[in-house]
Amino acid sequence: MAYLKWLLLGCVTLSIVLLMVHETVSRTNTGGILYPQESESRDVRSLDGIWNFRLSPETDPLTGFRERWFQKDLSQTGRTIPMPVPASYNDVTEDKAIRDHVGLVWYDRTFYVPEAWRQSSLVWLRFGSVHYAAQVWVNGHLVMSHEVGHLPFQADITSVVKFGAKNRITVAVDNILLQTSVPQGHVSEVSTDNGTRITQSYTFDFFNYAGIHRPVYLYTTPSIYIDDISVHTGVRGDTGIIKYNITYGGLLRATSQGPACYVDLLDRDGNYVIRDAGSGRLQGELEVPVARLWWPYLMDPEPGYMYTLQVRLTAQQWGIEDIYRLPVGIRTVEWNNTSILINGRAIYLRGFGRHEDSDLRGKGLDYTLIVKDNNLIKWVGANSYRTSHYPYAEEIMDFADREGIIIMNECPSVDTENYSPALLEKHKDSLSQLIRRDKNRPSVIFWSIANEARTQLPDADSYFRAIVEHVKHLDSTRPITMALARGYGEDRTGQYLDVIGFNRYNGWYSNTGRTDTIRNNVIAEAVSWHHKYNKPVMMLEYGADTLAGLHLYPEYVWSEEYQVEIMSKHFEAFDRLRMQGFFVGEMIWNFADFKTAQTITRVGGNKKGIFTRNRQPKASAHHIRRRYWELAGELDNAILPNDLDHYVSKSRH
Ligand code: BDP
Repeated sequence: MAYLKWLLLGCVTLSIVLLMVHETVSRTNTGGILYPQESESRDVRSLDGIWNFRLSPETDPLTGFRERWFQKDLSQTGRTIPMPVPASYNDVTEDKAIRDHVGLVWYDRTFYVPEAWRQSSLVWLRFGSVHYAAQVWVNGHLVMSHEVGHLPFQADITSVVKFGAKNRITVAVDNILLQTSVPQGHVSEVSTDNGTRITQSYTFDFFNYAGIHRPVYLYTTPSIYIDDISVHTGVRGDTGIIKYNITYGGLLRATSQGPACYVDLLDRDGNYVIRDAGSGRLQGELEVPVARLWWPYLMDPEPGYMYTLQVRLTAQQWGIEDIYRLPVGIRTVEWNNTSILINGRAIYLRGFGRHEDSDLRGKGLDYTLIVKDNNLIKWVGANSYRTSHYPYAEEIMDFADREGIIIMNECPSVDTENYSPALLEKHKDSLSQLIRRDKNRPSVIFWSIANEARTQLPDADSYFRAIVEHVKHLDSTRPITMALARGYGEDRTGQYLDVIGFNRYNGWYSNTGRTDTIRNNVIAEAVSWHHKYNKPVMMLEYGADTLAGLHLYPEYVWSEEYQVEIMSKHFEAFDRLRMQGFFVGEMIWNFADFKTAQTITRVGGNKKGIFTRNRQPKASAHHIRRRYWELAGELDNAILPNDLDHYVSKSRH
């Protein structure tokens, strides 16, 4: 009985969120989600910093709603503590109750809106992501509700802000995952020494960090504004083609003429390549003579070449002009039964699965970490990664665009099971939001629709057919994949995918310690997937937990030596598979160690990283570095760094 009460409570919390979504949909922007940007017509202010924070009482989670905490300063409702934004709240204090809290938490802060913004400006509030569900009030007015973490949401808050005065923003965050959330989770009760408590479980292993994870921006647009830009690029001979489509927002009188739109194209150095194109139309096509193409890292001496599409929207009779600058990379993506091609050249992926995860910050955006990770990716000679198991911050994706890192862009569906119509809608919605956000990014080469879904279940067939149809409808220019973990014999979903990705822990979860079983098993499985579906195949996860500094020889599980050995066995398999013509990539699990839920199988987290959580290399990082660079040399004629091997003797150098 009590169990049901708690379960219901979780549902109640989320249904309040959903109810609010419907109530506020008219005010919440459902159009584009362009990244906030300063321009001649736009102003941006960050609301990052120290916010006030408090938990909802665990035994009465809905108090904050009943007592309308959003109508006063949070500090007037009880004791608050300082909380950094962006950050996960879990690891910032010494309090286990905060780290392991299940349910609602509350944040607030005040901010000023300059008087100068009153003239002709709309004021927008945008969150890069809040996990898992959020409701936002400004000056006591509900302005936004959003569900599914890892994705941005925004609203026009002009009608509720006070210009030239102090304003208050309040955010309620719910971390409860249910059978109809993406990803799925489960709440139940546990009998403790202090009475019955609610507890949350999930089948995925990464820690369910929560909070305001990414930057919060206040920004302005003119009253008629560029709402969204979509680009598709192509190549004809040495001419680059950019097709664009612009939508605008704001209220025009029925009688007035629509706004006119002009586009310019600038090269990487800011020089005009094309001026005033489009003759006022919202759609058009640019022809870029002798175009510099966007190439992946190490496939070209200047990878990640980005132009800037400068869009000017003018509504002359109102004297309004809005300007937005979108980075654009010109490239093509094609695929067939055996290969993926970028700009007509076959690619071979060498990369990893990753997590947004670090000490203290959890999943909170951290610029130092982003730059460090980016440096390590390049140091290792990787050319790709999967955003396992959810969309990564836009600030991270910007690096991938500029550096030429190939992204397999994954939505937050992990271990999907208990298929239902409600879950299907949510899953589709997460992909709509992801595609809306990342559709213009040249680095995004694949959409990954799920990780390790239970694809052997009868319902998986129609469920994933519907998901694939949905994605194709939104974007047919990129191949769709999924990280499959059920055996090829029982899988029901590969038929709908363009590329088969599989995860398998040979020598770790199966045949532990028997590295002599790896090579043939990997080859046999990859070949079988290809035979079953006649599609390109790649390995998206393999690896071994490794405690940095643990050395055991001959190789023994958890040691650095064992991780290296396991990798070498896979490398042998990959090289033989590469000769068969359908094997398109290898991604080790994981880039770095990361925090998990508490289980007896993890010692302080998942340790399959080639880097420690602190981003220091294990022996495996040096090992994979040698392989990834050698592959880049062999396949893309990359020039190898001269420190891949340390000097040993004259005969070797
Ligand atoms: C795989 C999951 C991944 C886990 C990994 C592991 O896709 O999220 O971290 O197993 O157990 O099945 O290390």
